[in-house]
Amino acid sequence: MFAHSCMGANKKTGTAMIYIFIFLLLLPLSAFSSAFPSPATPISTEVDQMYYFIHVLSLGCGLLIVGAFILFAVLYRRKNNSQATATVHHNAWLEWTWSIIPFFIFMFMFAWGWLVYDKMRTPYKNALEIHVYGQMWNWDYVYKNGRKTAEALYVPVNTPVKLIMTSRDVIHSFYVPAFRIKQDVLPNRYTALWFKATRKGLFNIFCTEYCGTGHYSMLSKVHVMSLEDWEKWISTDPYEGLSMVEIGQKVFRGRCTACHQTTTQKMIGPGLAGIFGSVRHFEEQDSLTADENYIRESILNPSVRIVKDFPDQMTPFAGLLQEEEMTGLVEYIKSLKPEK
Ligand code: HEC
Ligand SMILES: [Cu+2]
Repeated sequence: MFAHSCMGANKKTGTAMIYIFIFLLLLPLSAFSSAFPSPATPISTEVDQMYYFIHVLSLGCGLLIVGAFILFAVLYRRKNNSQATATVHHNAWLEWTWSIIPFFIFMFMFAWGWLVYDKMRTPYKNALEIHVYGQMWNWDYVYKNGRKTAEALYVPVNTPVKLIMTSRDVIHSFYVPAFRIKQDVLPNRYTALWFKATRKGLFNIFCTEYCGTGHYSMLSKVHVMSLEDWEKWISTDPYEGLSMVEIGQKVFRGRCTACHQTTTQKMIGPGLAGIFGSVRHFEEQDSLTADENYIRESILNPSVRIVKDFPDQMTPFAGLLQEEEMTGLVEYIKSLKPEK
């Protein structure tokens, strides 16, 4: 009996210490929330305001609860072993109060959250529509006039844009931190997102659904331009005035860098410098000297020959490239020389 009550008191102070410790540990974390990329859409400002409200409120409540906890632990602790343990009954007034106040706080957060969410999810009727395709491990974009891009999503500033998204393989998730918008992208189905960028510039796009080995490199950018620039951009030939190698480089940056380096360094796929004209070895134990046809086949139907010691994981590009992009890639890969 004696020893038991002693242990109880120790346990209490022990728990209190743990709480205080965790609390002190978490407190500075709140300062890092200002490390978010600065808002670039009206909705991101609203999301932030709500986030900070909930954050500060939780911090306040946390302080209040832990503060009371410590205060009571000190004031009402059992001072010696002859002291009888207090018999505490319920207190209806107190219990109603601590139920009703949080209820209203939660309902307020719910209503606010709902309003912001509704605004975030309901696209403008006449938004500019762009189709987005996700695949292991890059994004590509198709505009209404048939123009395609893979190195970035190009949009005009101050214009509502609706993205109609689908995946060519597994589940991906389209996330633009500076816009505070995110949506899963699924095969055999369309999902949508909309935004209105209020600042010109480049903004990061991440895939936030773990989608395989190359998930980390499934990166892209939103390129926000002035409306005049965008209108000029959308109606010009993307490859006008570029040499074959330059066209190839542009396509490569958009669609191949998730898996290939332009050096001899391997990533998910082999480094491509110096492969042209060299002997390639395959899983099937055969080999050949890489020529234009081999490069072309490697890009369009990569599963025909699997490079030795590499997985059969390359996206087949058959149907995804225009002829000038194909020839551009062949010439670009031919131009990649191993660094001396
Ligand atoms: C999802 C990752 C991935 C992407 C994206 C990708 N590749 Fe590959 N690539 C691979 C892998 C893995 C191999 C090796 C296995 C094989 O042969 O299929 C490979 C092999 C190759 C080879 C043969 C290399 C050799 O050593 O003989 C060429 C050429 C090539 N890729 C070009 C490209 C080009 C050009 C693009 C962009 C249009 C591209 N790849 C996009 C993963 C990728
Ligand atoms: Cu992904």
